[in-house]
Amino acid sequence: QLWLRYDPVEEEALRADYISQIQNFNVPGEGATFDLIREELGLGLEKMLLSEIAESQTEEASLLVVLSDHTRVSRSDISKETLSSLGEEGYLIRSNEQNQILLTANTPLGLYYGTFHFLRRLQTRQSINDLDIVSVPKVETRMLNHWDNLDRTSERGYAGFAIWDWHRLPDYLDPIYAEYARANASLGINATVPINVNSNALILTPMYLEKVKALADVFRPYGIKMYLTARFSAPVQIGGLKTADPLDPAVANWWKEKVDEIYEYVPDFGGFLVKANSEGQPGPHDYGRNHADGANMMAKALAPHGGKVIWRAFVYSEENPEDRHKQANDQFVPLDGQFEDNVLIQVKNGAIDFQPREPFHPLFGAMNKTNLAMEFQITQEYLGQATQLVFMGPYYKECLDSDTGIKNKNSLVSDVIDGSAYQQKHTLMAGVANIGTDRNWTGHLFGQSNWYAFGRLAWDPDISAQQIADEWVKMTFGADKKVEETIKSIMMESREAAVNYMTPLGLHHLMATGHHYGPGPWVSNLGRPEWNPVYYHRADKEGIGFDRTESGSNAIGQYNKSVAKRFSSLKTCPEKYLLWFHHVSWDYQMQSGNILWDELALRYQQGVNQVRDFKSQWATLEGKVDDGRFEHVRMLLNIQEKEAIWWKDSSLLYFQTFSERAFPDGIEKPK
Ligand code: GCW
Repeated sequence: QLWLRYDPVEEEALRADYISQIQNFNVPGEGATFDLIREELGLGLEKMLLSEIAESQTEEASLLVVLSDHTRVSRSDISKETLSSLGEEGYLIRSNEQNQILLTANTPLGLYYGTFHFLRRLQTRQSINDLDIVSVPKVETRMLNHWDNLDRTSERGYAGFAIWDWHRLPDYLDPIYAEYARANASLGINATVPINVNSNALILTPMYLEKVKALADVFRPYGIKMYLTARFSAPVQIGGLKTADPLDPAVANWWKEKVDEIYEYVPDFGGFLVKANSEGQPGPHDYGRNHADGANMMAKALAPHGGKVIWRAFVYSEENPEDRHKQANDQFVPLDGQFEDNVLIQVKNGAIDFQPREPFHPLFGAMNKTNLAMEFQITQEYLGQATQLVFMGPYYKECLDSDTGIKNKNSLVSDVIDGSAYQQKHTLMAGVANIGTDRNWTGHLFGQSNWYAFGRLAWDPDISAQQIADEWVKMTFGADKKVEETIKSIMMESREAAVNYMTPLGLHHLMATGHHYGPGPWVSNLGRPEWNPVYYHRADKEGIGFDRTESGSNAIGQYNKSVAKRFSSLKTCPEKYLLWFHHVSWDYQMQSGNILWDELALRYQQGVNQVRDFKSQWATLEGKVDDGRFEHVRMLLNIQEKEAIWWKDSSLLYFQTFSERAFPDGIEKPK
């Protein structure tokens, strides 16, 4: 049920107040999305208010949900400008003089989104008096990326298998597809890519396109657009061509025909997501061409249909092993201004790879003539996967709220993403999904909060992590104050705890090889330098950390001046990024007064202590949270504690072989 449980409003006075204001509802309108609206309102209101709220046929109903061309709206004092500012997906909810709640939008989808907003107010037990709400998404495409393979395994999924049952599609439509679409729509997510970026060209063949069409048909009423990953070498693999060179006219023509064919199956197809020349995937470099050559060739095939190319900036290869951090900027900045209008460059939040903590990616703020998009990871590849409780709200916000240092009053990463920093033609936020066949969708119950947080931030990157936690907890666990406060306090601290016990003070990529679960900072024997954790921490007798200043790789030079200046100096570099940017001596004096070695050790210990604290906080909820969920989280927190200790002990014992210093007071002796 996710966050759509619609638990009854227990406080009687409040429930009575809601009922007195919503005696009935009227949703005039025909079509699949209107049916969904009526269904959702009927279900949500009845469950929360414990009484059936009648559907009325009159426009006098106490809750009226109508398109903006309805006479009730045109006769109201809502201005034309306000209505047009709602665009295709925004909505307005207002209490009018007749004591009626009016929900309006320019499209059925806008009404559907508004319906979820209205229900959320009840779910979070807020007042519905004097409503005056206008909400318009700040980001155009709000998308999930599933790294799911056609055989239902998932590249980085930890919640069972992929929900897409390709074998039984197109004829068998598992109800989970509609449930998935509804949950996404409740957050405003409007696009999905059901297959892995490490793509299989088969998805573009007729056999699979029929299945894709079946899914797209299920998603359509929920406002979810279908995109596919496109393997760059597909013209060779499934097209019988000798080359996939983007400048070869036969190749361009193959893509054009393929795109035309896809639109026959899915007339509102969104476009392609492409991983090229990264981690062994094929791409334009294989033919001596650049990313713009590759992306534009596909973009031209899609443009006549209104489709887009989402080209990923997560590129790294053996071409430049000096500092993987620099590769994306080196390859993309020179191409700024060369991409077609319907190309978006999808950039991970940081320059390495979804680490527990990364400074924002230097591409944000370095390309102002290109549509730049955000890629966050919802699945916790490097954050304890589906075993550990880590609420990602503060993580996403840390990146979105970072100042890129461009000379502009809208200079935050979120301003780049929502298009207010530069006049981007298209905007996009993507999240790598954590969804699978597990009964609770996400493996760890709290993984649901990360799906939720992503969706809410894609709609509005300016909402606070605190607000998101607040909403999610109320919607998921009910409105008991003690339960709410306890869970929120665990959530809000959880990411910091994980950073402490895994990679404090700017350390990164120290996870065990391949699966990325648990510690492996000592690994040094892998084929390519940048696959080895030792490449990232660079510990030696003198100190630890990656020198990315001018005396080192100078990756810092890729940031705008003011940012580069702040990161460069040991005095001004935030300590949370210290070892990301600097190689620092073991007895360097930290702000706390501790030397670096002691501080590092204490952070690891603090991470363990925080998890213990989560455990004892959770224990106080026994009997207040249903047994199933209580036990699930209790057992997982036990594992998390064990693993926090595992991280601390093994990392400290390993780093001690370099520091050759004793542990400070307060460190539990590693076993
Ligand atoms: O995070 C790394 C993962 C790969 C992934 C790659 C990418 C899809 O370890 O599994 O491949 O990033 O983002 O392309």
